[in-house]
Amino acid sequence: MEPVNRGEEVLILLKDTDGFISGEKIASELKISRTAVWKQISRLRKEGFQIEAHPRLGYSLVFSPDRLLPSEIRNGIKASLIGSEISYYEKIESTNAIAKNLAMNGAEEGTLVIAEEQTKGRGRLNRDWLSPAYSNILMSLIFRPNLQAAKAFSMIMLTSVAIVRAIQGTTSLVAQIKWPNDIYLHNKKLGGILTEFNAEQDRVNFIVVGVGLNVNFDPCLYPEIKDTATSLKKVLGKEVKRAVLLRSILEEIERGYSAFNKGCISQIRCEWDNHSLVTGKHVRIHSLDNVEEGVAESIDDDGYLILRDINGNTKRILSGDVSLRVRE
Ligand code: BTX
Repeated sequence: MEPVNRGEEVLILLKDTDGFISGEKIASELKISRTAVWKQISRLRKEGFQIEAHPRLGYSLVFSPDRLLPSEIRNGIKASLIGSEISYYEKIESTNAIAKNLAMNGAEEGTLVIAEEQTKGRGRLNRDWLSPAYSNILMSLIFRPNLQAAKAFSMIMLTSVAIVRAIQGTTSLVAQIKWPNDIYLHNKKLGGILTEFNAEQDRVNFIVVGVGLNVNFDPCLYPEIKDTATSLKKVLGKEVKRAVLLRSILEEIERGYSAFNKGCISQIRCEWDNHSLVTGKHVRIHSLDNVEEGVAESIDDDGYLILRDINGNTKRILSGDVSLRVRE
């Protein structure tokens, strides 16, 4: 399925017009035929946009549903690198899969892939990521940092902090971070980050950071997560404008990434610690062939968890394929 563009161009003209704009004017501005304009208007209507048509005056936009269209995302955004290119999809398998593909084919750093719905949304260890259409944020970003592969997981730290800051700035809610890759609110999972990277000779070629964030959906839609998941709407009791939150997330990621590239990681790490759900807690960490237990002390600059075992020895735990349980 290809990204929306013509329909969006028509939409931008409708949005920029007070009252009616004629089909002829749209056709001439976009250098397309009147029939093509009419097709795009029908398509937009099918997508939930209410467009009034008048035989002499033309078209007028009456209502826009909540969509994460590139024009909505770019509207007033204060980020220049992150989201500089946007690929928008109504429905795709997984934004991470698309982003990896784009990155393999040379896509620029900062490219954002966004979807209203995923048919094969993935978490870690190939688990499912569930989300109904048009409700949440499902996105992936491409980074090309000059970084050793072993430090690639620091991008999770940076992204988690950016998400928590954006949520607080947009809704005043204070979310928490559960190492290695989860965002929590009131002890329930609000979002997750899936990082995948490609490296050559130990240098990162690209990193794809995928984010699933529950904004307006009701977790009760899915029996398998209804007791463990939450959404901003569920906590606030009202809908959150996804485009506003997404813009803020992109801006916060850009701020963090710029600090990261200047080597100023300690401020980000400090914010991570302030929001950490696990710091100071007794935890058990399961990997494929091992279980580690101890007190989570902190995270280091590369995104490793520092764990102190019962003998007082500290260990760095890589955030790869592990799952962490807090022991009460
Ligand atoms: P994770 O492996 O930590 O979380 C997956 C687990 O979380 C599932 O097994 C399920 O129990 C639970 N879960 C599934 N959906 C939700 C949800 N909406 N809210 C709360 N809990 C849920 C976390 O993986 C990383 C997820 C990244 C998802 C993004 S979406 C955009 C991008 N594209 C893609 O395919 N994945 C990423």
